[in-house]
Amino acid sequence: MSDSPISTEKRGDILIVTSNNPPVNALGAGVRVGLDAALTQASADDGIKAVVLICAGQTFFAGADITEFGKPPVEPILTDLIPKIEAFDKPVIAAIHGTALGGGLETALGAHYRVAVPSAKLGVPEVKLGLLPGAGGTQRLPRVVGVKAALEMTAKGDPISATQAHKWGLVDELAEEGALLDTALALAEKVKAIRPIPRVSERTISPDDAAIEAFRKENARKFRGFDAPAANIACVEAATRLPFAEGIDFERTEFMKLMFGSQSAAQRHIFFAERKASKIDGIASDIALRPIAKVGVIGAGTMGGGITMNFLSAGIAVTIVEQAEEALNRGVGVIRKNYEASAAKGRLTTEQVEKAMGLLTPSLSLDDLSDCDLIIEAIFENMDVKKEVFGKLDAIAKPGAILASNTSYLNVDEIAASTSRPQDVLGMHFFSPANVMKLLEVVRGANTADDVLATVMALAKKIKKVAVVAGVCHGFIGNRMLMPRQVEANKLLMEGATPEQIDRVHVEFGMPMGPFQMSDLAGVDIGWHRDPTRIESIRDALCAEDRWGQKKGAGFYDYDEKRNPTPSPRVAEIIEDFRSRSNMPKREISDQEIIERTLYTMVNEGAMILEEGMAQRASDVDVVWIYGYGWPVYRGGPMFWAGLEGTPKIVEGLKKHGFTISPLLAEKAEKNEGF
Ligand code: T1G
Repeated sequence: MSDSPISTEKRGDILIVTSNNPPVNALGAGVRVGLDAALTQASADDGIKAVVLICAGQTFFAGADITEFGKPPVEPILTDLIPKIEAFDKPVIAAIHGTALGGGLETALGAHYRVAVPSAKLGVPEVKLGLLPGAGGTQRLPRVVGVKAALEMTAKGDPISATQAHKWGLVDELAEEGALLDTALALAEKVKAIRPIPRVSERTISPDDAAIEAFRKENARKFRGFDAPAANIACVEAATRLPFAEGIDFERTEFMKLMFGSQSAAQRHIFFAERKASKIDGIASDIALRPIAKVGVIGAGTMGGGITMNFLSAGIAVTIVEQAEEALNRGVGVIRKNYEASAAKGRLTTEQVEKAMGLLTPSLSLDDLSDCDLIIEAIFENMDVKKEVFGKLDAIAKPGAILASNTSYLNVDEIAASTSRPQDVLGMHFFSPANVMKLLEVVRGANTADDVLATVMALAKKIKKVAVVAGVCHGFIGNRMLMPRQVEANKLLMEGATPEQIDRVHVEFGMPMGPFQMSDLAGVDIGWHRDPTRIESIRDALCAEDRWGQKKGAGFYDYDEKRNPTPSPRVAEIIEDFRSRSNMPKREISDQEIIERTLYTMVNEGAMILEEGMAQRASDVDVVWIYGYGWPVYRGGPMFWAGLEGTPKIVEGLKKHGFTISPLLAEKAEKNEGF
């Protein structure tokens, strides 16, 4: 067992079984074989009275090895190994630090006792991979924490703290940080002779149909479109109705259905895509990064304030600059209000609010940014103004400072050219609200230095963003793909579709909202020429009538005081009027045509972005749409979905409407391949 990730050490009559399978002790084949051998060793040695299962490195078992899914299984599989641990005739104590997740928690539930340090997290996040805990978790967990808690943990997948787990009896003892092994050994000493050995599967469980029904109802909207949550709930329900062994069979059946379904394939794709996005092709992963201890933000508006909160929340000092006192005070006030709102919801303590606010320095002078390591400009979208600001920054900022623009579509190279240090300039495109949205498009300029790019990509992790490298082109990745969708959506209105129909197709597809609901939320007047007498589009006509969207109570929809949308007879009139004035014949538009012209065009644009090298890989495009635009994760993002939908079908659909096909997409269709 020399190169096995599993090692054993006999301490008195206790066998310590240690897993060392970096980075997260995934329960891959080597680990399972090693654990099985350790059990055999413990069984064969009468001198061993108990076993302690512990992991080296950052964490306890973080689940089954997801990279093994879909490959031929190597014995023993988890569903054989865990019952073997549970049936073992000597007590097995699981010692948990870091995270006990998925198959890791199921392994701990197969053990007879569980010890954890308070900083540990325990959970079954399989539902986030479109799966369920398929190694007995849905049958053992409710027997320990009860039906309600098991529903929360399985169907939502969020981990709980070890302290909470202790309260719920999932953890028998909490160990001091750093004293995990000693505590586990002491417990082993205490229980080694206790018989019968407590086995979770032998516990009884009290049915709670009312709780299951209530949970289904409460979360119906949240789980809309997903297959896995319902399967998790059904398994917990089965645990309350079936004997353990039958419950396990039911769980297995449900698990296999999900495992071979497209949703889990999509969600597993995004699991790895999110992690791959942080890797920059052509730059060594150990490149020296520039230290970022102090950040400057120019502009205290909605974006500037949200961007600032990301750094304050990560413990990084920020100097925020505005031109006018009133705007500065308003911006700082909004930041404090947002933090206090989080504290009111119990997400932050008052100390944490004051600590974050304590790191903020308001200023009315760009000169106060002279000692910043990174300066992010978040002022309104005007190239001349941005070039003027960057020109000033060039004189103020210290050598080696990184200069970033939060522009959402302007040419970063042109902005960089207004300085003498274009190698220190790049784009950091945050999404609104910037303190909430996880996506960050990091725009690599033609001259951006490798260490500048690598520094910002690493910093993104610190501020809990999912960062994706984008090239300099109009709208970068996300907005560039959004444009053909919006253009086609507006054309379809003229040809006979309604805002409600187009939005319904997108919502049924799984988007949080359709193009027109999104336009009303963002503001129909964004980018409007502000001349109410100039009516050249439906959007102009709406804006001229003050229908600027939700903020005005009217846009493509009418809104009640709770901002619930209803189809607008006035908008139907405006569209009808526009159609007749442009002699556009009205015709029946099918839902499929809407998909072809608003979603297939996005895939086509995504392929062009890849061809031009404006994105490193197709999975990055998927990550942008999942984390920036609410694309349903169970469809894996536009490029992954193209594989599910079928690239030949997409090309055929695009050709039908006369679109120019990206050569890369045509090639994929030729080979009937995905991206
Ligand atoms: N399998 C394989 N690789 C994994 C992995 C796993 N379970 N978890 C992480 N990795 C890789 C990851 O791709 C990355 O690789 C590296 O480890 C570090 O991860 C039967 C079916 C544990 C909280 O869903 O949530 O058990 O990019 O960057 O931020 O019921 O990883 O370096 O090449 O995320 O410190 C259930 C998944 C599996 C947990 C650590 N378990 N992992 O976060 O590091 S399904 C999960 C995480 C299951 C059973 C079922 C996180 C983490 P690379 P990282 P991190």
